[in-house]
Amino acid sequence: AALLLTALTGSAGHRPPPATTLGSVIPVPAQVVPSRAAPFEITASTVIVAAGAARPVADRLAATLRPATGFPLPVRPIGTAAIELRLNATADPWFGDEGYQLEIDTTGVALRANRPAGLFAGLQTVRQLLPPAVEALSVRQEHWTIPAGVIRDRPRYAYRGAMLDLARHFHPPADVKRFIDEISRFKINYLHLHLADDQGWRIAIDGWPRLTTVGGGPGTGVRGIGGGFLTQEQYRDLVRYAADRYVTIVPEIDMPGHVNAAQVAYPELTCDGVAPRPRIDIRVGYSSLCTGKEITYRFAEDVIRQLAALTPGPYLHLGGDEAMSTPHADYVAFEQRVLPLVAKYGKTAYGWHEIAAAPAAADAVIQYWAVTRDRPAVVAAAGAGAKVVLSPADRAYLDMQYDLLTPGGLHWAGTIEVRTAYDWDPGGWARGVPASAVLGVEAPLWSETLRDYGDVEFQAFPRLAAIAELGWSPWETHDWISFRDRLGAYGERWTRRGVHFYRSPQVRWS
Ligand code: TNX
Repeated sequence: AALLLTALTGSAGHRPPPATTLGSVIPVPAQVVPSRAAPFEITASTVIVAAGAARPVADRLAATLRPATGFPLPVRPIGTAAIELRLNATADPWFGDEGYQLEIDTTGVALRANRPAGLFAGLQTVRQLLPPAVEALSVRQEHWTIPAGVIRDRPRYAYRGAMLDLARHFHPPADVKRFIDEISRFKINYLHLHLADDQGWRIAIDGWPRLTTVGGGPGTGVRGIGGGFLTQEQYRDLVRYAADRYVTIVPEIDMPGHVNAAQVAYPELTCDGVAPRPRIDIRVGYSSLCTGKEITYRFAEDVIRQLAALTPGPYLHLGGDEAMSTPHADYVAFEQRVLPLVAKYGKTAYGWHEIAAAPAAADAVIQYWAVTRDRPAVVAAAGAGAKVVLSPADRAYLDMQYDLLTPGGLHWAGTIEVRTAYDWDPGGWARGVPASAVLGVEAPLWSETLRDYGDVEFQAFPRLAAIAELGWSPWETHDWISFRDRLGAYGERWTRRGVHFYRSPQVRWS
């Protein structure tokens, strides 16, 4: 009987890995039409052709493929090529700035887009159409085939984000860069950096040096783990690194709550002028800027002006969450003064959904983190013009535990297994907020429990892939079984890159 059972079910250890097909990609493309033609195979004589602004993306494609293939893969401006990247002469508006078309037949690959961002998105698709061994850092013997067919693809939402909290545990620039590498593979195009909170202040601000000398402390870390901060030059370098991967940095300084670290450094930012004690616990809601003092607004404006100057992206996030120690009228008055400062320095204000209480939020982006789907203030703000990014804590929070037994993470918003992270529609989530007001979706990773980069990876992957698909793929393609199977096949790619992902029991991993 045991033999028969093995014959029927196969044995998990010996099942051949699923073949890579045109349908293997995460996030699933908008349109996929496989053809019966034989696949295209990259060989030692394959040439890549790209000119002008397509060139940097072609160079990146070549650099991506060289280590595992061992092929030279020269990039040339003209000539007959097996792989051609081209920016459209006849712009098709359907593709927008980030869409692309990929035509693969036996003789070659043609990748077209209106803008370099679209070519970059197409590059990520090509990478996933190759065998998983393409992720190896040394030469592998493989048939480097790409299945034949046509993919036409573009994002559902303009904003597809991830957030990393550098305040509760600092994560050094090298780790942030690894994270950017990983998220850009899933066509995530915004990285929100939570740069200050009660336990730490992580970005140098000229004129306020004690913010980082005092506020660069251990966060919620014990025995010194978790300290550090970014110099402005390190921040600029991260912005550039991200931009090279078509990821835009969104900086956040949280106010008027979540400011204990700033007040430890500058006691004049409290109402009584007395420095509070440094905090390493994970409680929230106890600190507030003194909304009646002018120095509060000088401080806020200094921070906003400098961050705006350092940040080429359109958004500047001012937090605004959980200000339980700020009286409501003072909170609204504070937001009415500081939200417009962001526009004064050329950026769009962004804040957690509590800012919807202030009329000035009509010009802002509102990040919806509630676990309830009814927020009248958000509905009103959206009606007045605000855009909404969906990050419901019970679906999109990467710091929630997968289940109560997985190490790391919190569970105040519940536990979030992969299917829970995947099976919801950002379009209709916040009741009364019209689909047209939804700018996109973001998966925040708070770092109270994250001691090192391995912990970051474990919380983020695979759930970030689910959120990326919600942000990119059309709702009509939404299908848990399909996603689950594509994710299972993707596991080998993470394994080869050494990514410490959570092997969810909901998924059959390759
Ligand atoms: C709530 S949700 C917070 C953060 C915590 C997080 C932990 C929100 C905007 N604020 O201060 O880090 O919960 O899950």
